[in-house]
Amino acid sequence: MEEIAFTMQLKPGVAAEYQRRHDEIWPELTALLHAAGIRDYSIFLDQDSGRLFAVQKRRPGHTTNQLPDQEIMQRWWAYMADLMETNPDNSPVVRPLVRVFHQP
Ligand code: RM4
Repeated sequence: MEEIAFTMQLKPGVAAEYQRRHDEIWPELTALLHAAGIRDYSIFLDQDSGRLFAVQKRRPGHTTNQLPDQEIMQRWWAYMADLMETNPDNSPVVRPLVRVFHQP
């Protein structure tokens, strides 16, 4: 499986609310992400900068490129937009990361 990582950015002072919302993530969203082929998806927070570090694995033939067109994804992004740096469509600004080391 392909493993990818990327960053996102929280607005100041909202880390607790971001955590709360993810602790209560919508089952329909987790189902959508799983159906798109995402596995082992974690998001970590740099508490000093508010930078979010996401890492996930993607199954061969994944359909993650179709997620922005899914109503549940759009609804989740609108719900989270008050906490994050976003694009005009409410999707989070994502900065892809390059793997520089891996030890299996
Ligand atoms: C994040 C962000 C991502 C989403 C995860 C579940 O805050 O919205 O796009 O994949 O939540």
